[in-house]
Amino acid sequence: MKSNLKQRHQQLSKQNKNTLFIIPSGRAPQRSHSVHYPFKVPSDFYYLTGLSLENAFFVLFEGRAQLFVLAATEQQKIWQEFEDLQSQIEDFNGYKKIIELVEGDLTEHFVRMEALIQKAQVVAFPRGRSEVLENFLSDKFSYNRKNSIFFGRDQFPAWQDSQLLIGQVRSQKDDDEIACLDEAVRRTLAVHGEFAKLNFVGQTEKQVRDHFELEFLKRGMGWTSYQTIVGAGQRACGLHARPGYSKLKSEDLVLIDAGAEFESYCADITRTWSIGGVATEEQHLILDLVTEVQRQTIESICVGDRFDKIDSMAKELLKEKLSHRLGVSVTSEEIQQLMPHRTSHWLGLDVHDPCPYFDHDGQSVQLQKGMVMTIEPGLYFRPGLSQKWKKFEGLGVRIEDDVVMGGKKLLVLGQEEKIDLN
Ligand SMILES: [Mn+2]
Repeated sequence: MKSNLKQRHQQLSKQNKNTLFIIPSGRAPQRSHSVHYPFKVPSDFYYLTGLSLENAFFVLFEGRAQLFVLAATEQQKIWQEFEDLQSQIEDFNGYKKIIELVEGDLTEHFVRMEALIQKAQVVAFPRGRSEVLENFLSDKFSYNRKNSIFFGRDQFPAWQDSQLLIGQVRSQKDDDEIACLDEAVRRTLAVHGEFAKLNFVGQTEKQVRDHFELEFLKRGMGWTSYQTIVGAGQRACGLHARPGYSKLKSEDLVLIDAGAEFESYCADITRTWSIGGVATEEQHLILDLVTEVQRQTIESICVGDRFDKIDSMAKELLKEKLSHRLGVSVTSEEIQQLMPHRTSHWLGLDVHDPCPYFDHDGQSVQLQKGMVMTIEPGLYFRPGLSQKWKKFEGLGVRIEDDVVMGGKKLLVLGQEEKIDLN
């Protein structure tokens, strides 16, 4: 077994004593009739197994891991290629010992988990991923409760959301994870960089999206990290603009928020370009200002700072610079209207990695080495805001890069030099 997987299991159990984790991989949802959506393995299952399997259950108690995989039925063997599943397991050297291919109905095999449930104080699993598992557990819990009168048990396992517990372990990335993220960002940046050199005047937002997604595929990135965002002209003021049939005009800006995965790790990059290559004075001013704010925010955040400092710092800088450049006073409320989102979020196997933002005291989390996040200030002059912004109306600008906390400072991912956290 890969040594870092074993470490993850041990760390998770160490941080959650007496907790039984049952993590289903789930299966692809049905689209209609005989057609299913493509299967995407849930990130916490992948984090703990390194496998991309349907119909499997990862079980962990006190550092000991087990994996149940539902064997293919005869029908499935005829209609689908199950070789893929088998070869993944065989490739996985050490893991084979703890993998069990189970035949038929999984519920029969859950019986083996009962002894563990009896021992555990907490059962942690994700809601809504496996109906079979949830039915089994809720029967189990209510049976235990009912019979407590006879058996005198006064302590039953409590349910906890496994995503939160696993998210805690996932917050500091190891070297292998950083290398994957760095590569995902590098490849994603290459596609953004090339786009800037092409002429897309007259093409639709959907065509821009298709261009990006095809380029990602060509670079071995099979999944986008999220649905690609393309906003031409005024449509960039919609924070998550869905690509439509609006055409790119040379006098406009286009905002493209697009990233893809490398080895399941996500890049999340936004660039705002002048479509015709020559920005107006107003466009230039805002593009410049947001770029500068992003750079200065990255430079001023240090290890040990609290996560929420990123957002307050960026918004303070936006306020200062906007007041300075325009020679008018700008309030924090106005900045909030012009940028109605936060400056940062965690990044990893998920584009919004489910790691905690607050510690046990309710304070914003302190930034530590190996934590990975986005830095994405923006300004969006939606029509209908104050007269004060009239000359910027319809401009939407966001600049987003991905960073990792090093030994002292934030390091930008996907740059020329290899990432060295020290
Ligand atoms: Mn983002």
